[in-house]
Amino acid sequence: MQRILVVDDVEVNRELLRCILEDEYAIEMASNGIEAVQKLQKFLDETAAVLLDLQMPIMDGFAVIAELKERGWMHKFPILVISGEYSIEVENRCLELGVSDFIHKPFGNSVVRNRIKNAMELFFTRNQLERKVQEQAEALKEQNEIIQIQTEKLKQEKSFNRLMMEYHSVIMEVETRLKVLNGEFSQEYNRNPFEAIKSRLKSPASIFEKLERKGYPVTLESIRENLTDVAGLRVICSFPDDIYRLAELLTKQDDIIIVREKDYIKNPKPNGYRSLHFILSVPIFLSNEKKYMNAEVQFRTIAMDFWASLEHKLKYKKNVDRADEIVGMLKDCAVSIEALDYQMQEIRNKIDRSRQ
Ligand code: 0O2
Repeated sequence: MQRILVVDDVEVNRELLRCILEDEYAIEMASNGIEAVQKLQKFLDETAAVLLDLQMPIMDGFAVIAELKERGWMHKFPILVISGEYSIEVENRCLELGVSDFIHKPFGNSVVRNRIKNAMELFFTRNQLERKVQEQAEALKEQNEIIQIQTEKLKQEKSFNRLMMEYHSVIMEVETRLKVLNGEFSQEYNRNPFEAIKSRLKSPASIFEKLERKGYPVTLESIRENLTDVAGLRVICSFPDDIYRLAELLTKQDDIIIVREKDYIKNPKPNGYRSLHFILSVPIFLSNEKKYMNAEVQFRTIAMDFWASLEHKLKYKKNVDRADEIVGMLKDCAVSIEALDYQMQEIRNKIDRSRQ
């Protein structure tokens, strides 16, 4: 049986509450604040709720709450104030101090029982949730600390810096090849197949977070073997057909190997994401060796990039209201953007034909 402490200086009130509650709970009684604190000390872990009168001689209800706060007991059980006539100010003051609810006199049996039951359920559910959140936050913190330590360790290794230098080199290599193609295009056809190239070397923290998340060992060999996106390039084109032309020109170069291709333009993701992805193995030329390195190359139009960048930002926003509606709106935008891409391409074709 759960234990409830009734604190009231009027015996009749205490007895009345006992009669209402004793079927369901073990009842402890105290006639003033000092007695209440003593009883709580004795039954601290067994007490499931405290019913507390405010106006009492010796030590009143507010002083009891202050004492419980001082002792760090407020998170142990809910406190319900049993009151005669109290003003809104008094109720507010109690709520601010952490009181769970009020039961006004005269007491009605079912009101008292339900109020106590609800306050206890709410209190313990909230406590449980808080504990879970705290546990998860601690686990995350621990995990982050481990990743940080591993990151620092590996960062200090000369061979890690060497590996990063090699990934940086493959970014430069692919960038150069794309720029050469762009230059040739602008000479031959008076236009550029891409507008911009964005490149990034994955940060050490993201590398180790991804290895951990996917359950791979945190070693240099593992980075090489398991991660294909340490070197990343995003090629932003004006029109969809430029994407395919440029991708073909790059990937058919005789020393480039296509490791993986994903065409999210022909087969968009369910959320509306569109882009053409390649994992390429590309040679870099070092002082005494030729080495193949992986690079992730994403081709998109300006419009696809606009959509993906915004969607990516929104994805990381927590606690978004009406998330389903937002997902639907983003999908609608992706459809409009696709239509726009092909309309713009059609306009360009018309202009090109009228020039001939
Ligand atoms: P970030 O933060 O951009 O680096 P992988 O886990 O990479 O080995 P995956 O996820 O199957 O394999 O590869 P995929 O589908 O080719 O996606 C690789 C990258 O494409 C992602 O990298 C994103 O950059 C981008 N991408 C894929 N799907 C979406 C999407 O729905 N929306 C947006 N905005 N971008 C997408 P990361 O590592 O997931 O993220």
